[in-house]
Amino acid sequence: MRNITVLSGGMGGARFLQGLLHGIDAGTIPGLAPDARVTVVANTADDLWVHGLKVCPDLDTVMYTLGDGIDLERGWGRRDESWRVKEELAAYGVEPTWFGLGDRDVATHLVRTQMLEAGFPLSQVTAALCRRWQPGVELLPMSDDRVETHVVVADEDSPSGKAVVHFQEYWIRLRAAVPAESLVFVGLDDATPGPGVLEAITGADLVVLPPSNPVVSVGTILGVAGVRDAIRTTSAPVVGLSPIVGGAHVRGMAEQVLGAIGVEVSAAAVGLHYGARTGGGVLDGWLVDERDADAVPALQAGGLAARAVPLMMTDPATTAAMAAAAVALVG
Ligand code: FO1
Repeated sequence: MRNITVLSGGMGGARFLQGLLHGIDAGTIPGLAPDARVTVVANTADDLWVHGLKVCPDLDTVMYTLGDGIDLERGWGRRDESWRVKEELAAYGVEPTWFGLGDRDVATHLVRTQMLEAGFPLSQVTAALCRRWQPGVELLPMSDDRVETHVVVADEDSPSGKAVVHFQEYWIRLRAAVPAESLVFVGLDDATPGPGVLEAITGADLVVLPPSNPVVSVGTILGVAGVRDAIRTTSAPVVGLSPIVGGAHVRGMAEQVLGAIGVEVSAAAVGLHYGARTGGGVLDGWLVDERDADAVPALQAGGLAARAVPLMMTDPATTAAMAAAAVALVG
């Protein structure tokens, strides 16, 4: 296999990609050519306009992680960061004060915003930013069109008893501490796939759904017109890795948003939610963690190849072993 396409969100997807590239480089993933090329179709529905700047968290997290600029402890934003601009904006009383706008990160948003305002599509902006970061993958926004995930939450202060907040406000200011009653994917129905996205899927030798959020990351990518069909028809095997381990998400807010779409927080439920391609779904195989080995029979009954392996991405070599298990499952 030479052309691998990964549908990625932010932190989980980026960490998986780090391991995948490590394994390709080290030759520890049987079945992948030593010169295998990885294309990332990244979620853009987390994107946010803030202080007049366009912020693309999932694109930037992949770009910074693979370009070695990421702050490993936070999992997002730049290493050796400072927060002077954020402090000064707060001193002016300018909202949102809750958003973590780093000084080094501001430069990325300034370049992106200037290029967007000059008429360049997000895909070309991303390619330009990647010329500096050299992530070692082709990084494609799922769409050049604006898509934003908004979250409906209970709000006793409002007449309707509800409020709608941008996903970033839900995640950062509200700390995902209140239930997500429902999700609104603004613009998703009108969004067209970004340049190269469908081809990256139909022309792949392997398609991977990494342990990203199945609702607000992979789910939104699958919601872009044509993507599901491309996955259903590609000759490449499609394999996913569960972001739910032992009935809980490893990081992030999958538990909260799975509730919003009525999917149980379990490795089996998420795998069956994606569904087997033989049954109109998007997967051929689904890896679960060893703690969820009891889920394997139900997944197989659902038409999926399934196996329980260690799924904690503790370091690139361990993650590479996960990628090798994924290839072996469907290769
Ligand atoms: N996550 C936080 O928990 N707090 C923040 O203040 C924050 C700021 C931020 C700025 C730029 C960026 O690219 C990511 C940022 N994130 C922050 C992470 C972001 O919310 C998540 O990466 C995804 O959107 C959810 O997976």
